[in-house]
Amino acid sequence: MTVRIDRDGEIAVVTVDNPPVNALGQVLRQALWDVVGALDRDACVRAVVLICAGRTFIAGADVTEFGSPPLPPHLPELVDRIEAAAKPWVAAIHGSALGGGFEVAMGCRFRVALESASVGLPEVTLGIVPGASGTVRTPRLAGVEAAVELVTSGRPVKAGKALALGLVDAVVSGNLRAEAVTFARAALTRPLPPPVSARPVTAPGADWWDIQRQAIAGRARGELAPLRALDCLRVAAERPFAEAVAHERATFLDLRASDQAAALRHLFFAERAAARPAHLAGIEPRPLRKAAVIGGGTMGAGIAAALREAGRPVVLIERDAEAAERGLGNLRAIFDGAVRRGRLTAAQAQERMDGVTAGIDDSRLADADLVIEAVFEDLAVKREVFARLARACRADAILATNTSYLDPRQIAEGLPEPGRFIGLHFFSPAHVMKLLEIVPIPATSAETLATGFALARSLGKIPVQAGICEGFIGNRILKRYRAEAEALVRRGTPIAAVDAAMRRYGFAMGPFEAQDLGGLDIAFVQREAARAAGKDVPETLGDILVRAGRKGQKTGGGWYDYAPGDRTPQPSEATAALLAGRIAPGPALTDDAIAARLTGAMADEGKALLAEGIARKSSDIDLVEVHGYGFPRWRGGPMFAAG
Ligand code: 3H9
Repeated sequence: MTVRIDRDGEIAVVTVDNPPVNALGQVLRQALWDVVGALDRDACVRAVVLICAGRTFIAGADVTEFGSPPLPPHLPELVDRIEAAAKPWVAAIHGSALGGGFEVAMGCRFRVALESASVGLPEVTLGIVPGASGTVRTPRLAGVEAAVELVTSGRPVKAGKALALGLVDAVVSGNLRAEAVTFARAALTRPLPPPVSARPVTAPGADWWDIQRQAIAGRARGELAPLRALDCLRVAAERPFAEAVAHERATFLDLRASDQAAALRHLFFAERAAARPAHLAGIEPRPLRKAAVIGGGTMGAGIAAALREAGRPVVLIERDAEAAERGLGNLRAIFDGAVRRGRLTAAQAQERMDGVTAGIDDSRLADADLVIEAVFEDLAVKREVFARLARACRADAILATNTSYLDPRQIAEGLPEPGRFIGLHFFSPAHVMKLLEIVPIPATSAETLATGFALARSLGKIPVQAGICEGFIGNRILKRYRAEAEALVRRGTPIAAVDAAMRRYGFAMGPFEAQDLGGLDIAFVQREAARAAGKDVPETLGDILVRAGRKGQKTGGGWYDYAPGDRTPQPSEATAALLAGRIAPGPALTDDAIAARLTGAMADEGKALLAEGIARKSSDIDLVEVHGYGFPRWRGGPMFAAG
C-alpha cells in the first residue's frame, strides 16, 4: 500500500509508505492524486496532514523513471492539486524532503519539520532543474536570495535554518504526527495564509543577477544545470507564476534528456551500489569500536581525523614522543582548519581532539578493533610495523595497510591470521577525499572485506574494491594519463595547451599543473626504485625535469615557472630548453582532440583493468576517477564518457 488514510478527529492523516525513500513514482503520484479528490469530497475532514513512513519524507521524484518519458499524473499538476485542495494540507517532514518531495511540501499550505529533518532541491546534482515548480515556489516562500542558494547549490538545509529562511513554518521534536495534527488544528482557528503560488516575490535588479551568474559559472566549469536553474529563478522572480512554471518545466524536460543528466544519474546509482556490493550480500561486518592509526604524518592524521569525525576513539602510534606530538599537531591543524571554515565549533574540535590519544607504547593497541598503518612507503618498514602489530593486537583485530604502490601480499607475508589483513587506500587529504580503494589479498576473509566496506560507509566514503597491481585502479590510470599527456608534448603540443584543454574539459587543473602542485619527485622516486630493482622503466620527460632540480612549485618550478609567492603557472624557458631534444613538431590539436586523447587513454587503461580483474565493474573505475582524481562529475567518469 503506497498511501493510507486514517483520522484524528476532523484531521485526516495521509501516510505515504513507498520504501526505501518514498520516491514519487507514477503509482504514488496517482495514489496521492486520488487521495486529494477523496478528501475534498469528505465533509468530515477539515485539514490534512501528509506524513511518511520509513526513514524519510518523500525524497524526490523516482530517478529510475528518468530514462523514459514521463507518465501522468505529472508532478507539477499534483503539486497544484494539493495546493488547490478544499482543505489545507500540512506536510509533516522527517528525514529529508528533497526535490519533488519538497515541491509537494510547498504545495501544502504549511510545513512542519522535525528538528533532525532537512529540506532541499538537489536536482542540479542530477544535471536537471526542479521540475515541479521548485524554482518558482521557493522564491515566493523564502525570497530570491535563499532560493538561488538552495537551488543552484543543490545543498539541503537543516530544519532550524529552513525555519529561519521561511521554508518551513514550525520545527518540532518528539512525535511528529501528533505535533503536526496539533499544528493543523491550531491553524484552523486562524485565517489561512495565501497558497505559496499566490505570494508576492521581490525581483532583484539586473546587476544582482549578473553577479550570481558570474559566481555560478566560475564554480560550474562546464556543468549546465546550475546556470539553467538560475535562469529559471530569474524568470520566476520577474514573470507571472504560470509563465515561470512553464519555463521551468521546459528546462527540466530538456535537461532530463541531456548527456550530463545521464552521466550524473549513472554516478548516483553507481555510488549507492558501491557501498553495498552484491558479492558481499549477507556477510556480516565486524563491529569496529576502537581504531588505531600507525603514523601521524599527513596521511595518518587525515585518516585519524576521518575516524574521529565518525565518532570513533583513536589511538595514534608513532615511533618516538616527538613524532607523536607532531602527529597530534597535524590532527589539531585539521580540526582548527574546520573551525576557521565554520564547519566545526571550537568545542566540537576540542571534543574531536579529546578522543585521540597519541604515544609510542604498543600496549595501547591491545583493545583496538581496527589498526590502519600509514607509515613511509617502504616494504621493510611496513613489514616491521605488521610484525609488531601481530604481537600487540588481538588475533581478531583487523589490520590494514594504507599503501598506495607496494604489493600488500608482500607486506602481509608471515602475518599470523592473515584473513584479517586488508589494504585500505585512502586519498590525501584523507579526511576530505571521498574515495577509498579496498584491496584484499588472497588470504583476506570475506568478513574482513565486508568490514572494510562497512568502515567506508561509516566514514561517508565511496568504497571501490581493487585487485593487486602497481597503483591499483587509480594510480595505474593516473600513470597512463600522464604518459599520454607527455606523449602529446613530445609530438609538439605545448604543455600549457594540454592543461588548458583538460581544464576546459572540466578538470580543476591540467595534468602538468597538478604535478607541479603535488611534486614531480614522488612518482620519480617510484620510477627510480623500480629501475634499481631491475625493471625496465623508460625515461619520462618528468625525470629530466626532476634531475635538473625542477620538482614543481616547491622548488620554484617544474613544468612551469612560478614567481615567489605566486601559484600561477608561467610557461618556462628553462623547461623548454631541457626538453628541446625530445620534442618533435607535430600537428596542432584542438582542445577537444587533446581531451579525447587523454580521456580515451584513461578508458583504455580502465578496460585493461577490467580484463585483468583488477576492477570489478566499469562504474567502479568511474567512481575512482571522479572521487579520487578530479574527473568532472558531470561527464560521468572516463568509462561512461567513452560510451
Ligand atoms: C526530483 O525530485 C525532480 C523533481 O523536481 C521534478 C520531477 C518532475 N529515486 O541514498 P540511499 C534509492 S529529482 C529512486 O542509500 P540513505 C537508492 O538508489 C530527485 N531511488 O539512502 C537506494 O536504492 P538501493 C531529487 C532512490 O538513507 C535506496 O533508495 N531527490 C531515490 O543513505 C536508498 O538510498 C534526490 O536527489 C530516488 N529519488 O539516504 C534525493 N533516492 O537500496 C536522492 C534514493 O537499491 N536521495 N533512492 O541501493 C538521497 O539523497 C538519499 O537517498 C536520502 C536517503 C538522503 C533520501
